[in-house]
Order: sequence, then C-alpha cells, then structure tokens
Amino acid sequence: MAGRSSSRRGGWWRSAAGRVVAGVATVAAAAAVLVTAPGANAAASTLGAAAAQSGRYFGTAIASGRLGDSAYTTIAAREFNMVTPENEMKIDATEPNQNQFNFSAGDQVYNWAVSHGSRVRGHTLAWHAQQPGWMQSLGGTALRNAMINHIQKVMAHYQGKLAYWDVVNEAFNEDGSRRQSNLQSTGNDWIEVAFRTARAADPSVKLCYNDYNIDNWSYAKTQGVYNMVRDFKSRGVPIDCVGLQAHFTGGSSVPANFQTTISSFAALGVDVALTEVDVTNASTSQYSALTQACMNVARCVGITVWGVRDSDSWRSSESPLLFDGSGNKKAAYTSVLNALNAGGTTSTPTTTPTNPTSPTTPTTPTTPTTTPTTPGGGSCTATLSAGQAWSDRYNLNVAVTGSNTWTVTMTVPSPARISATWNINATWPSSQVLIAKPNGNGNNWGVTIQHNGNWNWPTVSCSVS
Ligand code: 9MR
Repeated sequence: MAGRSSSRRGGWWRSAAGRVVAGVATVAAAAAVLVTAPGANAAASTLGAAAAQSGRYFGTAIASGRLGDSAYTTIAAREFNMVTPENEMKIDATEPNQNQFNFSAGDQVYNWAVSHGSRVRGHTLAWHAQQPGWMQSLGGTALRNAMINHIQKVMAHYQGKLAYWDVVNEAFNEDGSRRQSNLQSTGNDWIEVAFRTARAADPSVKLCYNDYNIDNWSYAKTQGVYNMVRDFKSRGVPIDCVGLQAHFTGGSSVPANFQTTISSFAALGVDVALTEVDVTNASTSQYSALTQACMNVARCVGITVWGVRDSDSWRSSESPLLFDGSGNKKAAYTSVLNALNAGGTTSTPTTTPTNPTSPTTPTTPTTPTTTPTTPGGGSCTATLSAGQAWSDRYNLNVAVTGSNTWTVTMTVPSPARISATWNINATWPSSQVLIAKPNGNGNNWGVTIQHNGNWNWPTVSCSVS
C-alpha cells in the first residue's frame, strides 16, 4: 500500500542528488507523476485502494473477538489498509498486573492486520479510562513512573512495527482545560513526559495525540488541544500527529468548519488523521463531507472508521458505519468511495465535479534552492526536493545542512500560496513569504504549495542566527 510518508520521503521520483541542478530534473519527474494524479486514475473499487491513490490510508477498528467471523474478516481484509485494535492495546489489556504484560490479544490483531497487507495504529498508551485496577489506585510519583514504564515496555514490544501510536488519549475537558484524572494529578507535564518517553522508546513510529469533540474549530476544546500542540511544537516536545476521533454520533455532526480544523492542526507541522469515524445513521452527506475535508488537506493522512459493520459498532443502535449488519455496502460507503476517488480540491465541489486537469509540463521552474549566506560567520544551505504532487498542489521537502540554528526564508511566486508546513516554527511576513526556523525536530521539513496555476518552485535563502 502506498505509505504517505514513504512517497513523501521520496523514493522513486525524488532527486537522488538534491541541490540545484538536480532540482530541475526533479521538476521534470514531477510532471510525469502528475499524469497519475488521483483524478486521472481509473476509479478504485475499495476504500483502501481509493485512499492510496493520494497516499492516504483508509482504516477500521478491529476487535480480536470477531476475527473468527469470516464475513467480518472478508470485508475488513478487502476494504481497509490500516487497522486500529479497538481495545487490545489499551492499558488494561496490555498490563493487567503491574509490570506483567500481556500482548496476546494485541498481537492477534497486529498479526491479522499485517498478514492482510494492512498497517497498524497503536491505541492507546496513556489514558484516564480503561486503566487496570492497580493503576487506578496509584497516584503521584508511583503513577508517573508506572506510566513511563508502561509506555517503554509496550512500545518496546511493538518497536518498529506500527505506523502510529496514540500516545495520549482524551486528556481535555469540553471547556478546553485539562481533564482531571489521576494522570493529570501527577503534574501538568504528564503529557509531554509521555511523548518524550515514547520518542525514546521507538523513534520509528509517529506519535499522536487523540481526542473527541475537537472537530469544530471554534469549540473551546479544539482550541485547548490546538494550543497544546502548538506549544509542544514550539518547545520541541516530540509530537507527529493529531487524531480527530470524529465520532459524529450521540447528537454531534460534522461542523461546517471541519476542514479549517484539519488544516489548522496540519499547519502546526503535524499529520492529522480522522481516527474513529462514525456518523448517526451513516448520513451520506456527512460521510462525504468529512472525507472531502480530509482529502482537501495535504497533511490529512487517512481516515479510520470505528468498526466494520453496524453490528460491530460501539453505538450499533445508531447504525453509524459503512456496512450493514449483513455486510452489505451502504449508501454512505459509495459516497466515501467516490470522494476518495475524486481526489482533493481546494474549493467546495460543485454538483458536477470536473476532472482535475492534468497540468502539462510545469513552466520553467525557478532554480530551486540554496542561497548560503554567512552572517555571523556561519553558513547553511537549504535544498529543495519534490514531494508528493496532486492536481492542485504539491509538496516540497527541504533539507537544511551546515547549521542547526538556521533561518530559511521561502518566497513563493504569485499566485501560488503555501498552504501547510511541517517540522518548523513558521512565521509569515506576507502571504507569499515564509520564515522557517527549527522546531527541535531536526533539519528536514517541508511545505505544501497550492500552485494556483504557477508551478514554479519558490526561492529560498538560508542564514545562521
Ligand atoms: O469501541 C470501544 C469499546 O469497545 C470499549 O468498550 C470502550 C471502552 O472505553 O472504548 C471504545 O473505544 C473508544 C476509544 O478507545 C476511544 N475513543 C472513544 C471510543 C468509543 O467509546
């Protein structure tokens, strides 16, 4: 399956040599790729394949207890290419007695997933709920140490095997403040300690914060989580992704500003995923709207529905999933599949969507990259290379060498606009100019550029501060 990060890191169409000359060759290669941009493909016939056309995944929660049900596993194996264990990697499942670990159910789901070509999202390492009894009765330093030990041991077991880990789950109140819990009582820094512990335990996996009711951009809880992620990025606390659970059940529905929420988190330099989607009565319009919102944000990496059939759902009375109890595809399935096949757009689709035009060879690119300067005696170099491209936008990877205290100024040619960045602290002197500084996550970062018809690459200059 097409991993978003692997395509971004570049493999087959990224310049091997980088630097100025190679950059021109890279643009030519990008033109070839655009022929196969999502809208130009024949429609894919499963959710996973349709999502993979744009480098995304489409996942489901899997319950180990249902793996003996062949109707269930047939659908799951056919349609999905990401699996979240619904309960099997939670704290009560993996550490039922203190420092005695049990990975049997988690491994069962993991092994089923990978043997069917799926990747796995780990869920979840630190949470106020589903704590085993021994943990519920701990507090203070003993609990803090137990949390650290739990993260270390569970992540060691799955080291190098998972795509994402929900490191911390549901730590905020509806008003945007921190949820009171035994973990919160160990000190407000418990979340960042969890993330730092997680990074050290397995540097290969992307580390996520996951929560519900953070879909509406103007909601206090959304802002509370956003401010935490922004703070973490600014201080170098390792966080790679935010999961919007997107449970549009129990009276909530997809907000009109959902895409704004996704793009705002993405602009902080994290992946965004919809991690536990379900919708009351599987409204086709809401399912297509939430899918479209993800498709429209380059860094929305995938969608996971919280179960296979309605009968598998934690809220089965609301029939919120894409397959009915008999395993038939529902109308919502088709609306999601169509949205995945259509690819992303930057504007609201009309009733008669047009195929995105495959651009012809980009016009002469501005010579990309490298303007080393030497203020204060140091120098640095910023090298651009092509990332993934779509009909309306493309990613550029930036590698800075020569210094760890760099400032890169990137200027995009009008009417192109930078729509997302990752792994930097960004400031914006104007809509065309980005000033990038390190955010503590190294010297490789990137941008998504809405080209608006101008495929010329931005110019960059690098200085040492
Ligand atoms: O779907 C899960 C259900 O089987 C469990 O009983 C429940 C226990 O807390 O957790 C459900 O999954 C939750 C997920 O782990 C976190 N977000 C909310 C989900 C639905 O409650």
